[in-house]
Amino acid sequence: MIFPEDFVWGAATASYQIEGAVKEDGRGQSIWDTFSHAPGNVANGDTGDVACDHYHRYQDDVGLMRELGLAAYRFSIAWPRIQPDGWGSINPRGLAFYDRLVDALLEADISPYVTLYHWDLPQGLEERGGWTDRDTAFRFADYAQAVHDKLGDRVGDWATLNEPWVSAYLGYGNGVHAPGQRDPAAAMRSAHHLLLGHGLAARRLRDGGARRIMLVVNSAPVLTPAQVNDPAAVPGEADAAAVHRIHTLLTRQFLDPAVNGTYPAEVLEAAERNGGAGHIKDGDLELINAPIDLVGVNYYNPCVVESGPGLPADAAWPGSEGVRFATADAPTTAMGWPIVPDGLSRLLVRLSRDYPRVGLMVTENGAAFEDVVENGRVHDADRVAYLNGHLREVWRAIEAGADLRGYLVWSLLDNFEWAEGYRRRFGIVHVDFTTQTRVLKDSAVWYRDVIARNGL
Ligand code: LGS
Repeated sequence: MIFPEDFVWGAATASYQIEGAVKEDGRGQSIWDTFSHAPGNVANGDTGDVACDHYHRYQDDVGLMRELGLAAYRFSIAWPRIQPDGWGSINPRGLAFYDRLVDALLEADISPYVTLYHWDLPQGLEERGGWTDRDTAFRFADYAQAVHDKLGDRVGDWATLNEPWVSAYLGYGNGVHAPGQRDPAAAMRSAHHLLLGHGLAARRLRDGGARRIMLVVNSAPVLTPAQVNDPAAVPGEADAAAVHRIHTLLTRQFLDPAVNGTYPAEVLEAAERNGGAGHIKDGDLELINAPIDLVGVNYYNPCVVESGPGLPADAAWPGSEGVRFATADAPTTAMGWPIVPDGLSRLLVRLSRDYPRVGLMVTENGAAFEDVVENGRVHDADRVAYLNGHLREVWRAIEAGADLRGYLVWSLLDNFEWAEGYRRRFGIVHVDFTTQTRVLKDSAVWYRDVIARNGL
């Protein structure tokens, strides 16, 4: 299976998960500093204080990327390094880090893919309401422009937000992520303000001459338990309605406004039932609908649902009344997530059909397993199998006509896995968090060969 000639191979990370150096060079506090330091929020009380110490070791890490032959590296910028409180003057020492990183990547012939927001909101903005407050969208656009002004001469590929569904619904809905609020109305408001911030920032990036702009979403195929194992299974009416509702809340809620400038009726209804839709102002949809080039798709597993008559909405899913979240009959990763490789091709083909105006890129795919270091090596056959299985499906999706430009593995390094802390390892490079030693896992060596061959 050989991939298209210009297919982009790479890896992804995010600032809070790898950088450490949380008090260095004028960095302000983020909501994840606050959240991880409050007892009970993160497994083992882990925090991102040191993480992979990438802030100090970025040159070595770029060296690893070069060794693997990556063509692209997706990383995110920590907003509180650029504006410690989230607004006002720019901290040049914070920007300088990313400036050095970009230069090191270009030197190694690796294209930087910059994500502007991967969840580390400045705490100062949270204190003014965070994403529940409309003003945060405008502050985000200012920040995006400041970063583009500095890096835009060398960075062509820009993502505004990573997974706004997660920011809104895990951050403000079920409280599993920072800032840890539990309020469906706040979550729905946040989702809209995130979208508004995306649109405002996308316009500024475009005006500044950005080459490619994308929005990264945690989309997934929504399937009944029967459909997981049999793509041809036809659900009954009630199950089909549950599938449609969750697909709308997960994917259409974000891509319909961003790509087409419309909100699905079900989303507006859910807002009406959760605090009202008054936060959606006239003209917002036009702003959100700023032209973008690509949708970034982060895929890990399908979302499995069926009809659940009389069930209340899940805390992370306002509008999901009457839906039961079910389990798939499939093997699982160390996170307990089902491994369903063909979910990826089903998803990509559908998104390409539903949103023909934009190209697609897999901006994250990967898995956590219980890795063991033996004589300085990590034989992660399960991760190789996971990646191999999913890459076959990427290839199949391209064959089926999906407009897919590239694939980025999550993640380059083992890192701070949010509420799971360091116990869940997604890296293709193993990190010993006591010594900061990096070791290529078997999956990294395998991926290097895939890249060199441009195929499987
Ligand atoms: O590390 C994060 C990865 C790991 O798994 C990354 O920062 C995020 O962008 C992304 O959300 N990541 C991720 N997502 C998988 C979510 C799957 C939810 C499964 C629910 C159970 C069926």
